[in-house]
Amino acid sequence: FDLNNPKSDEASASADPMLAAAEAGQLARLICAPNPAVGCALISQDSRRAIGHTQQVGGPHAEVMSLRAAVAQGMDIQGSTAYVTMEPCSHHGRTPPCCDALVVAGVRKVVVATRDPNPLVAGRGIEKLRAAGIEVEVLSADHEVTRAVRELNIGFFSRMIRGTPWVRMKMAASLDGTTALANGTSQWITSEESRTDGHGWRARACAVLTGIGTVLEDDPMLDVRLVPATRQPHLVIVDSRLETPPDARLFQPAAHGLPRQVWIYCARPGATRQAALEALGAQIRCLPDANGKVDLGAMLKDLAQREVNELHLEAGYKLNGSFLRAGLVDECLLYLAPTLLGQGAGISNFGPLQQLGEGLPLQFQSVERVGKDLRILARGVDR
Ligand code: AOF
Ligand code: ZN
Repeated sequence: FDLNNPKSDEASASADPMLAAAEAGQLARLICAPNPAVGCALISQDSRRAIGHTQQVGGPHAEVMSLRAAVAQGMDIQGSTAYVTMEPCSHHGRTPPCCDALVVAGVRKVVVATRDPNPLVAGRGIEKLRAAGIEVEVLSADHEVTRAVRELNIGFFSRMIRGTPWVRMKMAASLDGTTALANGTSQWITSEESRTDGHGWRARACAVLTGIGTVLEDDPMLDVRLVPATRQPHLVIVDSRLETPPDARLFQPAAHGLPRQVWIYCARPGATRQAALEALGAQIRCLPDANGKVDLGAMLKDLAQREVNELHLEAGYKLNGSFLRAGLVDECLLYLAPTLLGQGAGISNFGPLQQLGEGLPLQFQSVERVGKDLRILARGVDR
């Protein structure tokens, strides 16, 4: 049971209704940002079942989708039980409260896997249901589905609880950790399969972030191209001196004909260049630190304000090093090619350190083979 690797586009037929809800929820993960990916399975008294998951932002939530599915198939909802992977919302956001919809529909019992960390909800959904006479059961924090739902929505939990996005740093390196040769050559160390896999991770992020160095050297698009997509992550550029060229490829339309925004963070506004970039649709914010660089911590808070849950960091070794030294990386997504490149630049640019204790302690979340490469997901032990 692996929520991050959906098996099909159809809600699968797990007999356990909470597992069925969780499987439906995972199907939402590429479409629903910045909302959490939630699934709901409604079981009627005569054991019929209607399943739904969160739609695109502004669209219906999981509960409403399963209520609609129940109506469409002529199911008797009175006295039914709803299995929901997250506490039903109690507030009027872009859509009306799911609690109200469940109450009006005559649901008798609601089983919830996780509480909603959104401060606008945070237990009020459960209270509201109970106040309406509905029995509510909350699964324990170490339940398999509860853990999987938190993992699936790791960015949403991060933004709601910490006020910053979940920062995932993607790197492609040789087995000895080199990402660029001493002469600067850096592209295509890993295989086609790894690049495609990397696009899958881009696709689930709310925003992709890179630095001006990568923009000037590689002129990248940083969009989701190699896998299907229904939305593009926004593009964030850390560009202290506002040097992004107005003719950079990243301003061209993203793949799949999907819109995205370009957000540039600088440390000193340069009037002329700023107007040219804004004319291309870029949104520019100036957040300097004491050294005249972009204040990365302040930028992360600002990105959370912009509803970024998962931030996919795909930058060069310099910006990666700055993020790592500032303690702002939550996990590393590392593709390692079976080749040795020797000394150059790369993962080691985090240092130099004086003592082992200064290192960043990680734990392996997963280790997989992707094509001829290795994919390692390593998470900060305190995350
Ligand atoms: C649910 N079921 O499937 C999801 C929920 O602006 P809105 O109306 O779309 O509300 C967004 C908030 O609703 C989001 O921040 C989170 O607290 C909750 N998400 N709630 O009942 C769902 N996705
Ligand atoms: Zn809702």
